[in-house]
Amino acid sequence: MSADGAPPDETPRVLLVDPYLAKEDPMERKFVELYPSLGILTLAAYLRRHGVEVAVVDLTFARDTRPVAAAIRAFRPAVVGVHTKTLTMGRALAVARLAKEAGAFTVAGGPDAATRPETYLSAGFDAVAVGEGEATLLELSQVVVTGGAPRSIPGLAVLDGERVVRGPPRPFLSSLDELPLPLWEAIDLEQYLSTWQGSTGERRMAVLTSRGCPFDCAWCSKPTFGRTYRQQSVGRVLDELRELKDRYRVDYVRFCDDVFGIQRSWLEELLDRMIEEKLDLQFECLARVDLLKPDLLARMRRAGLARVYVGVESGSQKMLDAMNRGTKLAQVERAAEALRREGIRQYWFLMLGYPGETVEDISETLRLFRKFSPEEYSISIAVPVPGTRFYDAVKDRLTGSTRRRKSSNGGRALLYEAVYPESLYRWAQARFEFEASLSRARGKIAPPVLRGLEDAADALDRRIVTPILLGGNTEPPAA
Ligand code: B12
Ligand code: SF4
Repeated sequence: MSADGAPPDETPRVLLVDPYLAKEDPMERKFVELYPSLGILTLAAYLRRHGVEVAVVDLTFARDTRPVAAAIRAFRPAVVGVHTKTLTMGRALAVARLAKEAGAFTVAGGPDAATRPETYLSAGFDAVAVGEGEATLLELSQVVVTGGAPRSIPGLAVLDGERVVRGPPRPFLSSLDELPLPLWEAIDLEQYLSTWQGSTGERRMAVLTSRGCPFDCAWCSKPTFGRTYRQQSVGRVLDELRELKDRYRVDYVRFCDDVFGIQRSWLEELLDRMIEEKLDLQFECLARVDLLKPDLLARMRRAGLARVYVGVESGSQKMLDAMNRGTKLAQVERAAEALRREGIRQYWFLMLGYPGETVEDISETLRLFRKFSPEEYSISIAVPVPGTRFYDAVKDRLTGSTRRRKSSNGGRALLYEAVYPESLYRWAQARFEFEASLSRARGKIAPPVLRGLEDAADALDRRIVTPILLGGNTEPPAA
């Protein structure tokens, strides 16, 4: 019996919270595109399908955490689950405090808590879900309402005194088609869509068609799905696209897969069906250059491909090999040329400061960038993320204040003792920015003048700035 004499309500009530607050993200205005957390929306849909009462508080557009307190009062959840990213840890803990004051059981999940459960547990969470969350959260919520002990639930970590006790690993769902459509109605999706409409004219939404990635880049952290890979069926993806289009008038989709369309036959079938069914959606995705085969691109464009994020990373084959990218420069060139021919926007990811990189490797990257002038790009300084081979290789040389490490510094700070000082990488980033401005000016400036400016920038770099930044020592560093 409960305190008021009523029989205990055994239907679990779970409140899920995304503590990301866009207005407090220093990178938001510049880099971040706003989409709701697909993790939260899928967890909510899965729980509801299994008889759990669910509510979601998405703080993305909020001013502070007050909506969480209001939801806790109104919904009286037995469990409060919080999605975590490194950037939002402080607010995740604030949510946990509010929930515990109201007597709820608190559980954290998502990439940050999964990487360091002990930090979240010792800071106040009752449990941390590591890995795929759906089945773990369902089991936890059932155990909590029946008064059981959450100690040995697969995929869950809890504290026993000061000791972290982990349940056995949670097996992955055998098929992603088991997952219901995300529970879009649990949040104010229209706020995202109209924000996008205001800035681009399109009603954009994120969609995920797979989980995991089978590749093995040495700096990539894959805290949730590891090096596994599961793909939804084409039919399931089309259901989601149709629903978004019909219910929410979405006309532009961002496929958020780590790498979109890894299986060629699957991708071809999806593209053909999108074309046949006249879905009339534009889309963007993240791809690897080895998968962006020129003969596929025309079909991708016809199906609506407008922009591709391409993991180019470096213009030096030596560095691509050091990163274990598994890609060749010839593939980068072939993909970049084909994208340009098809009129598909390319957004390049480039990285500086990976161990072993010399100023000559940086120049090779700049030459590649100059040759193809991608419409958009980001050039970050390599961030050693715990759990990666890159991190293990430099963990004795970590630098940088805790504050810089915790913030989403946008790849602008050097966080380990690399071969060159941070100023060299900052200068290199500025050179790429200058190069991008020159490329935007193409067509407005006469070609000889443009070439003159490029040569002047190269000379300034080679003869003056780099030698000064390196204290006169421009010898390649020892590997
Ligand atoms: C798509 C994506 C984006 C999109 C959409 C973001 C969004 N709103 O979700 C965009 C481009 C906008 C974006 C932005 C950012 N992103 Co991002 N993003 C991704 C990406 C590629 C996929 C996320 C996704 O949808 N996964 C699929 C879902 C199903 O998985 P999931 O969210 O992990 O959830 C599952 C489990 O983790 C768990 N779970 C999650 N939450 C909870 C909560 C509870 C209670 C429980 C029990 C379980 C649980 O269960 C879920 C279902 O199985 C990931 C990389 C990756 N593969 O995960 C990076 C990633 C999540 N992003 C990252 C970062 C850093 C950011 C930014 C902070 C970047 C910045 N500011 O510079 C911003 C933050 C913006 C935001 N709104 O939070 C990092 C987070 C690292 C970290 N430790 O914090 C990741 C892991 C990439 C990386 N390896 O660095 N991102
Ligand atoms: S960087 Fe991309 S391709 Fe490489 S392992 Fe990570 S997700 Fe896969």
